[in-house]
Amino acid sequence: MKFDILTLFPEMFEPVEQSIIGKAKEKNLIDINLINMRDFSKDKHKKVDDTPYGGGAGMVIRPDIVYDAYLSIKDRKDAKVIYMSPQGKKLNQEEVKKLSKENHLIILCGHYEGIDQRVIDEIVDEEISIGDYVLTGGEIPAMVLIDSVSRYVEGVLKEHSILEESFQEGLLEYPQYTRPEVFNGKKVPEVLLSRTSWKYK
Ligand code: 21W
Repeated sequence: MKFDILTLFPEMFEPVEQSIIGKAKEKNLIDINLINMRDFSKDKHKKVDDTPYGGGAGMVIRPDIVYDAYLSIKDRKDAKVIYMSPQGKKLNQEEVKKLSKENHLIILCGHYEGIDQRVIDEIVDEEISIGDYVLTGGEIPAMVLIDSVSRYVEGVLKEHSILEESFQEGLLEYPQYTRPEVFNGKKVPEVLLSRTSWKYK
């Protein structure tokens, strides 16, 4: 799975180097390419935004900057373009599964007050929100999307983790315990002590 991320804050994606997703990158199971839209400013001050037509607070990212950054992505014609937006369709596990069947996702992250609507209309296939609360930008939502989608990429998880999840459907989750047998006076439930793993026996 290839992810191209259009962002003004590529440094925010450093946490993605960690843990399971970091391993998946090392194993080339997923490929994450960060595109700093600021590199596409023609301005000597590297300006990418401007005041909104019609007035209002804040700044809007220029459509030409976003479009030039998008045009720099190779094989973009076969990719699905997702705009992380608070107005988007709320992400759920079904949508995550669907997206994991794509080979190439281009993820556009907004900041400030947003991105000029004309380039959204021009390049975006789907708008996705991660929930009904206000963040400062689309970068954390993009990482949520990458993390959730990557779990379904062949080889990223140990096979039994995915099998167990589909078996449980997220509904039959149960409390889990490991050593020590007694912690702060609390003992592990007796039924779990007789075998190392009860689930598969
Ligand atoms: C927050 C962008 C508020 C825009 C018209 C006039 C991406 C996000 C984001 C942000 C506004 C997601 C406006 C859940 C989120 C994101 C930054 C409002 C201002 N419109 N999922 N002024 N929550 N957030 N627009 O915040 O980019 S996915």
